Amino acid sequence: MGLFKRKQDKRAEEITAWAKAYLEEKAQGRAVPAVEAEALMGEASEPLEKVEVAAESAAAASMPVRADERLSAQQRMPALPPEEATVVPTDEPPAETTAAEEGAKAVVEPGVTAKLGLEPTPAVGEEAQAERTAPTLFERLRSGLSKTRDGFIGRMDRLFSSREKIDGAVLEELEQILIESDIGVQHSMALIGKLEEAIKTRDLDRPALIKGYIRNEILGVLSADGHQLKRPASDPFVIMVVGVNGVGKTTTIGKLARRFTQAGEAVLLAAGDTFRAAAAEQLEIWGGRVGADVIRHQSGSDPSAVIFDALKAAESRKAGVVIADTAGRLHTKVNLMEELKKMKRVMDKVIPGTPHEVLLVLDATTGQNALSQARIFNEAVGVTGIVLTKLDGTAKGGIVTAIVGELGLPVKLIGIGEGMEDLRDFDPEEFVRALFEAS
Ligand SMILES: Nc1nc2c(ncn2[C@@H]2O[C@H](COP(=O)(O)OP(=O)(O)O)[C@@H](O)[C@H]2O)c(=O)[nH]1
Ligand SMILES: [Mg+2]
Repeated sequence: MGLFKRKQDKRAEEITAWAKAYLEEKAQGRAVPAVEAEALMGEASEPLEKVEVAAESAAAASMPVRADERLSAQQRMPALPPEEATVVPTDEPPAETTAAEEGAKAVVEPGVTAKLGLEPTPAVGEEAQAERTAPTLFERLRSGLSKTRDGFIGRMDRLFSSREKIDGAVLEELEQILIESDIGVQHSMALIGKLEEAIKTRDLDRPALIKGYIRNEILGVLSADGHQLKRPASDPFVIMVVGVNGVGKTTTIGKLARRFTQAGEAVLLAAGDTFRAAAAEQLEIWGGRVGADVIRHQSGSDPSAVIFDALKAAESRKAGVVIADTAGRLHTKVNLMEELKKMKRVMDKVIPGTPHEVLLVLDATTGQNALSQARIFNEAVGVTGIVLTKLDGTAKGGIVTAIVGELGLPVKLIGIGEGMEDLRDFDPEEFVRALFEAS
């Protein structure tokens, strides 16, 4: 059997397994998506009737199929291993609900949309205050990057101001500063190498000139093409958001959705993080805040079914934009990656060519760790762009350079705070200016 055929069969088996589970849920009267799964089942390895019979008999025997999916979110949420503990979000309420309460709460009709009229949140208050004091967008960016500026540019300035002449020792110290600012080891070394050459061949031995040289080099790296979101000619624009827990996926989705709703677009959010109990609620809160509908299923259900419903709903409602949230449990890495791949396949099946963007959210405060996350996700699901969050809380903002320069992935959006306005398009010129310019 040829490799292609084997691949096709394997895919058909996966779809069959998913379809079976789907029908079983339905047969048992659980809240399952009120959509037809035929489109996918057409590709199943067994004929649809057989799948249905299998599902019915499984249901009759009350066979707990995919027991892992049926556990309550609380039961399924083991403590994160220490290396992940630092990225656990602190804004989610502790999972105090019992399994029974969880079940009761979670029986929200599938496909149901949630628009919550909420009191203004701290983020909104913060925003209102920001408007009163009215800093320009550029000032906001500058102040968001202040820790990186102090740590990176500030150290560089101090080094240069204490030396008259650029010698080997200064370059060594400069290399250290570059590396510690997370612009990437390879990149720092290459930059120092080039700088040495430039010093030899050109009159570059004055500190002020060197700073300008580094600025231009960084700008050169960051100016790589493709840092804008690529929207297709026809709607809906489908964006899948991936990343480990706590990096800011849901927050980014909320902020991004707001941009579109403010421009008068109908936005659908798909609650694809069905793993954590509070994840869908958190997305609904954002949906309510920004005026976007949310498609969710009960906690623990198959995220591919959520995305299936969301895309069908987007088609029938003629939504302009769909943004899919996903789970980020890195401690079960293999399963997560398989789940994300499946979600992508389902999207492409329902609306060919989707998702148009797979945005990987990375937390700038994690520094070099962000690079290894990017490699893992990119290999598994093919990342089209990076959202770098929490630049406001770190001196490691230089990581942008490592991401673009070493991974070759475009940074498309940056997060510089928790407020709704704090998600910005990544503009290399503006970014470098905000980083290097003294106030
Ligand atoms: N300071 C700051 N906090 C952020 C930013 N983006 C997200 N956060 C916070 O990071 C925490 C985790 O975010 P969340 O969206 O729940 O992460 P998820 O688990 O990836 O969905 C929340 O407290 C957010 O408010 C940002 O750009 N700056
Ligand atoms: Mg989330």
